[in-house]
Amino acid sequence: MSILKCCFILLIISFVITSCKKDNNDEDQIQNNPPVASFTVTPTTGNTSTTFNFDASASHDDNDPLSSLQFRWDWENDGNWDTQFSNDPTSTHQYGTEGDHAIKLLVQDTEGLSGTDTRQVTVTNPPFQCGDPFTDPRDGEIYNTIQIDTQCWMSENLNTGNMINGNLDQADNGEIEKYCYDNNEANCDTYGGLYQWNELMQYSTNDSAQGICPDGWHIPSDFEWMTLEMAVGMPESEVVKSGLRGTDEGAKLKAGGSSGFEALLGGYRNNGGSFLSIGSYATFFTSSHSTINLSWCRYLFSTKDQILREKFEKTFAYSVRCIKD
Ligand SMILES: [Ca+2]
Ligand SMILES: [Ca+2]
Ligand SMILES: [Ca+2]
Repeated sequence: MSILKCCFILLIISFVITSCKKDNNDEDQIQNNPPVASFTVTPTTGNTSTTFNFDASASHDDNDPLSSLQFRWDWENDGNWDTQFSNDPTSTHQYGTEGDHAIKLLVQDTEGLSGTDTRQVTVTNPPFQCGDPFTDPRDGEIYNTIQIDTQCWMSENLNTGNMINGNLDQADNGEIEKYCYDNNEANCDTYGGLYQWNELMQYSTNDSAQGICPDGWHIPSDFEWMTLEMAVGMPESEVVKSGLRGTDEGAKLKAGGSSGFEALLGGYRNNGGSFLSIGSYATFFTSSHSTINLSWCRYLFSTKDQILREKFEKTFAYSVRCIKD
């Protein structure tokens, strides 16, 4: 073999090796990697009327620009995609139920490779609107509510705390105690609990104290009762009187009456520990005390359409209606 021929063969071999290497480099450059999915949520907490905004424009890919990537969303991360693929990296969603919801994003590049990202939002109940049922967060009891003119009232008597026997006094012991008429819990379910004044005020003497009402509610004052009575037609000159007042305002406040207040004739417990007058009287303490021993009250009657305003012994136990702050 001539030297020239030998050199030529070496040249061919070296050329082949070089071009092979070049082919390998080309393969490295066109190798595709999945996109990196990334998104933000604004806000991260809200309620069932909140529109949550999702922005996945921080997602990126090795070969494809953002505009070529496809996005889809699973709003509860339950494995079922809730949107079609879209070129738009942003989306919005509202949640119908409260709780923590995980969101999954899928980003796909032009060759079908994909990446995912997840985030979480917290959804709470919407703000309370008067007329909606109110759930007491302390025990899950649910109360109907009614807007009467300027005031928002519960339209059911409060039923909270632990039942104690009628022959015991309720005590300043850090727990809410209630009587149920005839010591029968079923009467509390229907008529609500009966409470002595100091207990229902939780040992405050302030007008409109929260007392045993849930947060955001309080024990109505004598004046707030007067406002209610005027809203259902009692003249201002009458509301300030004591004794039986007005004409048919009591009838409007009783169950089935036109106001929606739905007062039930739950009777009361006297200071001797006896239960009296269920089906005959509805009895309510106000948060306005008159003397160390007496507080202003309201009575409604099965046989009368008027409303009694009088001072009674704080050691009696009456029904409680909460009014919104
Ligand atoms: Ca890619
Ligand atoms: Ca889903
Ligand atoms: Ca107590």
